[in-house]
Amino acid sequence: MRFDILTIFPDFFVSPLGAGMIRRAVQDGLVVIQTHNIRDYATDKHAMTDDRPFGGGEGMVMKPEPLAAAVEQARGNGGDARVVLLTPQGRTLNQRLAEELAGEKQLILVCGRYEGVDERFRAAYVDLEVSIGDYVLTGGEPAALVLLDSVIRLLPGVLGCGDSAENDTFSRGSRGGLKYPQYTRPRIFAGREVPDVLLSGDHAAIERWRFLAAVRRTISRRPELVAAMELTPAELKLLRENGISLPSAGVGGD
Ligand code: 6GU
Repeated sequence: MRFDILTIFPDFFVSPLGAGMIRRAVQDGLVVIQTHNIRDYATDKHAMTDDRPFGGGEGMVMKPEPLAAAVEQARGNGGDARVVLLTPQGRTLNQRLAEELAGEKQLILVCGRYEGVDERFRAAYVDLEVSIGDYVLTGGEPAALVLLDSVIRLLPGVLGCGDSAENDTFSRGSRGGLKYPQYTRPRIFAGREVPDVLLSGDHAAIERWRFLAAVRRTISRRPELVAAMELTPAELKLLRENGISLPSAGVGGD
């Protein structure tokens, strides 16, 4: 998969892309990531990428021409790219959207600044607008990194088969709910023991315990996710047998 990142701060990406999973995915040839400095596509002699808003008001607006030229350049590198603008006004990123984007051949990620990009660039070039949550960042760069990370880890071959994405919180193995709690050595830490069942070697019992713990945790922390959990009749029976009743959305608490 190919990512082109359009930004006025290409340096922002150097260290995060050079570490951990993303670095390995690039080294293994599973992803190609190229940053483009929007300033390089500016046409005027001062290499301006933003300007004052028509109609007055605070802040600066990103000019459309450099953004458009950068998108055209990035497109030339691949096939049919999807152009994604990172903006707090976009569709909120979640696991489902990350999975959808992981199916694309090329994403062009446009990092807008908070004050905004010219509306005509958005209308003419942007296929999808994405936000990473209901809070304000100074620019789309941290959001682009979050999107990049969430998508790249889903690509075949990126995660070792030992830690597949299948059982992640929010993913299919977790029925769209939260993941069960995890333990490692030592068996006693801060006076707290690892649950006996996890040491029992009884894989069916461990799986049951993990399922119940995951559902309890989802009910307590994210009750709004419970309604969407797809549970089999056998799983619903297991919940009933363990005195767990599914709340309707909006009910929660420990
Ligand atoms: Cl994508 N951009 C900015 N500037 N702020 C945000 C955001 C994006 N997502 C959440 N807050």
